[in-house]
Amino acid sequence: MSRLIVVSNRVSIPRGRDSAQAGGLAVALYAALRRYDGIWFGWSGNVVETSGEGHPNISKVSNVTVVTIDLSTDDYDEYYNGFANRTLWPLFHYRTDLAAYDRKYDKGYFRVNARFAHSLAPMVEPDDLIWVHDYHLIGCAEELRRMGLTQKIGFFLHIPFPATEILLTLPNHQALVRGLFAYDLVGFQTESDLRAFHDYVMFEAGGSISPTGELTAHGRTIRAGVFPIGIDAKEFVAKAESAEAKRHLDRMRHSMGQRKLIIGVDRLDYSKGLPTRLESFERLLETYPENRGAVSLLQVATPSRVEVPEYDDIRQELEALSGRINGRFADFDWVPIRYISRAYSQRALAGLFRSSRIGLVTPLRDGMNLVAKEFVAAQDAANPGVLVLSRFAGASDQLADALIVNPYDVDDIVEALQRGLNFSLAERRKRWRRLMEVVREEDVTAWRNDFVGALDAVPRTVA
Ligand code: GDG
Repeated sequence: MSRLIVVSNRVSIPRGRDSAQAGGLAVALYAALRRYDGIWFGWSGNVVETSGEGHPNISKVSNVTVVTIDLSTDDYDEYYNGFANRTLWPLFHYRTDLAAYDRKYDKGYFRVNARFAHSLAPMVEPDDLIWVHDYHLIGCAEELRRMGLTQKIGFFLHIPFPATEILLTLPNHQALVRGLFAYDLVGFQTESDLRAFHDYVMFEAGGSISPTGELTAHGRTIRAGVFPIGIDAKEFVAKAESAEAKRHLDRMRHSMGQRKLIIGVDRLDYSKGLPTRLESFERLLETYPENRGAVSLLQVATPSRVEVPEYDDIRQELEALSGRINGRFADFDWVPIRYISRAYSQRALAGLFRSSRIGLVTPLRDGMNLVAKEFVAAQDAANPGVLVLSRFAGASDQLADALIVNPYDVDDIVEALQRGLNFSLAERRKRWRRLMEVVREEDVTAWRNDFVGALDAVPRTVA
């Protein structure tokens, strides 16, 4: 059997108590690596004054080899905070207004991608499968090919692939797409991402698509497919039934009394649609005054990418907005919005999800959105909550029994909230059963097996 090598920006091996904190993705990749005697390669998280070529740190966790490299201050600024998080992230989430174009970032990105490739190459054996993750490392395979590697290399994009007109605003869009053509298999979250990629290949790259779906451009033929990522549903159900979850659920219920809770949990990111979400809750209180004193919104917004200035702007905006709305509507015994800017354990989050009548997930763009699936998995079958979900989250393709909303349309969100708050128990149970079936069936193990299976099945590149 081939070995599997996973390459991602960060390596997160779930260990001991930490596994309570680790998400399903880390757990699933680690499980795959254990099965294949694999290697997990990535950045250590350390930033050092200057980083030399090579010198990776190598350790073993059970039968998995963990290999990490450090980044220099310049790498960190140009590759990670720069091109990855100030150029590609906003652009791929349709925020051309926030995308920073800087030749320094560009160079730093391809330099670090090449360093990843050079540090990894000596460890690769002839039959290995290499699986590269996400927008940080698009250029990795091209460098591996330059070094003569012919192994099967797959790439999975966790975030959306933008429409051609958006991608064209990136000065070096050709280099990026040429980088994708160095893979053998490129995986996307949704059909619409795949369509956008096809569109670019056909109309910008002068490529072609065969009747069986192979894409040819930049002198190579590759496969591209849709692999919607899931969660470890069984594990998340267990988390929601844990003692820690129950403690959080009890504390929440005690503090809410007879009131209903709407919950949002997100990394504090401008792609998550948080200002519109808070405004929608404000409009719900305006339009349907019976909810005043009867419903609260708990928004957990975990700080993220704090060194990128746009993240500080959104943090300030949300603090001001929640303060204003609370100032307008709060009473001495009721606060409309509980805005929390800290991280909780996954078990605690599962308990909070379970205590909520509505899970409100309204990103403006999102590759998939795992929170939507976690909310569903955490519910009590006897008394489940309702999911209100943005049509622009990849998850909406699978979770059709949620109340699907346009996250730009405050009134649409308000109507969905009002409907969801007033659903009968029978309606809630009917919708939840169907949602849970999808979350359980299309879980993270299915995703991983589908991708690795498809990569294994592609014909080997000829040198
Ligand atoms: C990217 C794509 C795609 C959140 N707060 C806490 C916490 N979380 C966990 C959630 C969930 C994860 O973080 C967030 O995942 P999402 O999928 O919602 O969003 P991104 O971070 O933007 O992820 C996304 C994903 O990659 C996978 O492909 O779905 O579209 O943008 O698991 O529970 N976890 C803990 N404490 C918190 O306070 N422990």
